[in-house]
Formats: sequence, C-alpha cells, structure tokens
Amino acid sequence: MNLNVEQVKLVDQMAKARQDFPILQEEVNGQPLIYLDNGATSQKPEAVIDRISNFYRNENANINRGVHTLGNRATTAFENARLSVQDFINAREAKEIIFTSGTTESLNWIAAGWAKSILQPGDVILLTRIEHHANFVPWQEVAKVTGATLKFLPLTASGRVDVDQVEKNLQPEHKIMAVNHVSNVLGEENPIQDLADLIHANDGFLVVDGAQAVPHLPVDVQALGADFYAFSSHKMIGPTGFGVLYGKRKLLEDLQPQNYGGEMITQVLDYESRYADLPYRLEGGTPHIAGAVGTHAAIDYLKDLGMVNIQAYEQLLVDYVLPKLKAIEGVTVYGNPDHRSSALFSFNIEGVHPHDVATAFDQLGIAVRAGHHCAQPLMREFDIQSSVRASFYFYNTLEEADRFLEAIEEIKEFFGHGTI
Ligand code: C6P
Repeated sequence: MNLNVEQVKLVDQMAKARQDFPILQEEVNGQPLIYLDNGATSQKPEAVIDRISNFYRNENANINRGVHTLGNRATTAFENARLSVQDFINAREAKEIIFTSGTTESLNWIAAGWAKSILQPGDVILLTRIEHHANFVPWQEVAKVTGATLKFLPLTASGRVDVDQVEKNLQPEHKIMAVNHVSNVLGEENPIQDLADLIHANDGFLVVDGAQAVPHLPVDVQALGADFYAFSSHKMIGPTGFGVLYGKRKLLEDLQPQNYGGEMITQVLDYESRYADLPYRLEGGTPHIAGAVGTHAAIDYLKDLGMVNIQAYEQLLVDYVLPKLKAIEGVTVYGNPDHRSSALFSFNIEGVHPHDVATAFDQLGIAVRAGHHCAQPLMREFDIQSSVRASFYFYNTLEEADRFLEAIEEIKEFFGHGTI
C-alpha cells in the first residue's frame, strides 16, 4: 500500500503512541503480543496507569464528605473528570454527565429508571438486531412490565439502520428508539443524526449505545441529537468498572435513581427523603473515584492524539486489511464488504470452529475474540452461532495487520482447510 505524506505522518504518530503502552511489549506463547481484542477492552497507557496510582498514593479520600484536605483533593479530581467528559462529548452542561460502572449500567438505568415510567401499553420500543445484549435485554424487561412491545428497525444490506425505510414506517406509538452508534460485530456507524431527527419529529426519544463509538471517532452528543448516550471508559484506554450516562437535563431530571442511599440526598426524614440535584441524585454511594480520574487521564491522552487522527488511522487500517481479508479463500467477512467505521472485522474460516481459530491465533501470540460477541440476535441473522473478531486500535501497526493476515493462512493450513 502506498502511503501519502499525511498517512506516513499518522503511522509515525501512532507508532510513537504505541510506546506508551507497556503491555504491548509482552510476549505470549513465545511470540510478541499482537493485541486485536480492543472491542472487548483496550490497553492502558502509562499516563492512565500512573494517574490512577498517583491518586491512590497522594489524593485518596472519599468525595463530597470530609472538609479535610485530601477529601477536597479527591472531590476536585472527581469533578474535574466530569468536566473533561462534558468537554469530550460536548454535552451542554456538566450536570448531564452521570458516572456509572459502564455502558451496561447506563443503559439499564435509562430503561428501568426513565423508560419504565414513560411507556404505556401499546407503545413501541424500536431496537435493531445488531444491538449488543446490553442494549437489548433491558428493553425486553421494560416491555414486560409496561406492556410496550419491541419492534426491529430495518437494516440495509451493509448492516446499518435503513433511514429511508424508518422514515416510511414510523408510527405515533413508536416512542423510544434504542440503537448502537457503532456495532461491536460489524464496526459500522449508524446514521444517528438522521434517526434523532426522525424520532423527534415523531415525538419520541433516541437512546444511543456509544460503547464502540467514543473510543474510535469524535463524538458530539449535541450535534448527534441523542437524548441519552452511554459508553464505557475501559474501551477508550481508561479503567474498567467506570462509564458514563449522558442525558439531556430535562430527561435526567425524570430518571428515577437506581441507587438510593448516601450521597444522593439533601434530607432524610423518618418516612421520606429529599434528593440532591443532578448529577448527585443519580450517583448514590461511594463512586469509583479512581475510575473517574483514570478516565480523565484517558481523555487527555486521546485528545492529545486527536480523535480525528485516531479515526483517520483506523480508516487506513480498514483500507489495508479489509480487501486482503476478503480475498482469502475460505474466509467469510460479515458486514459491509467495502467499509468499516472502525477497524473491526468479524469473520469465519470455512470448516474451522471460531474457538479453534482463536486458540490457534493465541498460540501465535495474537489475541482475538471468538463467540457470539453478546449479539445473539445478529448471529441468528447471519445463521451462525459465533464468529472470530479482530478489533484493532490506534496502537496496532500495519506490520501487525500483515502478521494477522499471514496467521490466517497458517491456521487454515494447520486445520487442513481445502483438504478432503
Ligand atoms: N462489548 C465486546 O467484546 P460494558 O461491558 O458495560 O463495558 O459494555 C457493554 C457493551 C455495550 N454495547 C456495545 C456495543 C458493546 O460492544 C459492549 C461491550 C464487548 O464486544 C464485551 S461483550
């Protein structure tokens, strides 16, 4: 592949960034680690690891409680993290950023804390069959208790929501649309802005699962028009167990707290209590303070690198890998044959079980994921049980891409593909 000057600059920038990730120097099964399971979780740079370690060394205390110096340091660090998230996704106010344990918790809170109280029997929740279970199962539960029903949005051949079909088929009872921004199996971006416009014109609401988007593309929740937007820190080089629930202020004010207890009240009387304002009303209990400061460090790192650069570099990886992967005999690649919004590829090798493929990759030092990827409805659409998924991030190199492609040929040969 001939790279232009801009691309050479990008490759150099990302190669330099790669040096910041200590785990990428590891060997696995006697081979240099090639980590291609970033869709599951990303690796962490020194800056994030050090920030978390420094927090515990120098600032650790509970927040919003003590008047002592450490308590103030921890509270400031925690609230600065909120400001950095607000800025990163361009939320209108810091109050619209609620800290949770991750995308799963965010989506469950939206479903159980807000949707449950606005839905009535006969209302419809619109989902897709390309959702992760985290944006699927909570809606099934809400449908059960409210009498609302679930319906599935039409998809284009390349695996995005089909806006034209949606426009033609929206009905007044279609109250909530819950879709992913980028699919964790297909790597394709959904037309969120268009969907927001359509559902708003229908007096409905849009909930977006951004778990696979925020790490890979610039996200502006105001421009997207999402009413709620959920994501996890661990997929964007931050710590595990920490995530974000963004919501428009008016809607968050209607969201029922899911954790009652300390931190979220202003007054507790014998038989009832008064609750604090946003965002604290929704953040009962001691939060994952180190998670917040680690996320702040992750955001600083990503902003320094530039989300636009990360996106452009991933496109370069897509342009490099996708045609070659498709051309390998016996390999079926799922999703858009020509495009990906992030460098994520789900595929199968004819006649070899995906778990065997992933195990063989591991023997070669290459980490990929095999399974249903928490997307069983999508697996059914493809009429498969599972697939292999290689998900790249900005610290993966073109040389690693070559090694990954070569390894597929070796794995095919090992399992005797094409022999009888
Ligand atoms: N997908 C994957 O390997 P949590 O676990 O709460 O941080 O994120 C859940 C989630 C929600 N939506 C999407 C689109 C996701 O990809 C994920 C997590 C991982 O694909 C683990 S199953």
